[in-house]
Amino acid sequence: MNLDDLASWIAEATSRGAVPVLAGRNGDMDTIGSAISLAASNPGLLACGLHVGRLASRLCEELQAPFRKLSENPTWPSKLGGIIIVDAAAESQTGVKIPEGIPICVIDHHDTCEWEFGLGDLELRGNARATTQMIFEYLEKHSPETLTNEVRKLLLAGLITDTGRFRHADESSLRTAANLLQNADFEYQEFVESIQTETMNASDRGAIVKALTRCQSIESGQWNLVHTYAGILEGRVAGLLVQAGAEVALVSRNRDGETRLTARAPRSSTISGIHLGKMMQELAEKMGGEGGGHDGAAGWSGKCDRIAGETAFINILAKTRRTEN
Ligand SMILES: [Mn+2]
Repeated sequence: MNLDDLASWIAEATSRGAVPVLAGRNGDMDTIGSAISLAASNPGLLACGLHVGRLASRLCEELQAPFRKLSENPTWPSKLGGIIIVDAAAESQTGVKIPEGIPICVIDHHDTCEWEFGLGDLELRGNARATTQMIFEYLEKHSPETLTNEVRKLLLAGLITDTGRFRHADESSLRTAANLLQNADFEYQEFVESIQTETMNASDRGAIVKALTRCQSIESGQWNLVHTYAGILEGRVAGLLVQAGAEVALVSRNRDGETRLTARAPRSSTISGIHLGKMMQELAEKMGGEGGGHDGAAGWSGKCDRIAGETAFINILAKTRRTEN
């Protein structure tokens, strides 16, 4: 990952005009935290996106972090110098149509990538555990004055949530967390607690419980799969299924003719040959739609009914060989 390239790309783009920093449409803490923190380093950058998730929206309010919500057909500033996209592996993951002929810069840590790059574009792809980790490295080197307590909190929150509270961390992401705290003037434990007290309302609880009652555990080829469907909070449900011992967890949902699949797998499965991101990509090749992600966490969405989507995933899983370690 060449951070000098990013610095000069930003300098050139902002000299041409305004540069939106576009977050992924899931609005999770990693994408929103990355967009806001990077935008804070240069007055020509503006953090924006289609949707802000629950935790991100609460934190933005508490920290008074500037973020502009876009419509699906946004009116861009008349003089655009470029667009930076953070934490999204494809244009569809932003939910926004990117205007033609504008240089783009994609900063992402997913294993899959469906962006097409031309002259003047820049791709920064790292094997970081969170995009905020990559943004922190950039700020530390090129704009250390941006690293206020507020920015450190946004970056740390992205790292904490994308690593499942450091369960999926590695040496370098733990090091980033330590560096984030090194010159910070807040207490880690208190901050984590404030993130963790995510309030669940009665309808959230209802949706999770209902999804759990509909679970089915099947053998697909050499793998155990636990699958169900949910109306909301699919990621949370899939995480619970992994905790219950599923080798692969799949949660689907259908809304307005669009099916969304959310899959999770524990490390013991990814070590033995499961790569959910690649499986979701294969699903997109077969069924259309968009899919991708990480080895242990990935998703797909497309226009088909729920059963057809689930069946296609199960078929891909059935063909996935288990490797011995
Ligand atoms: Mn991420």
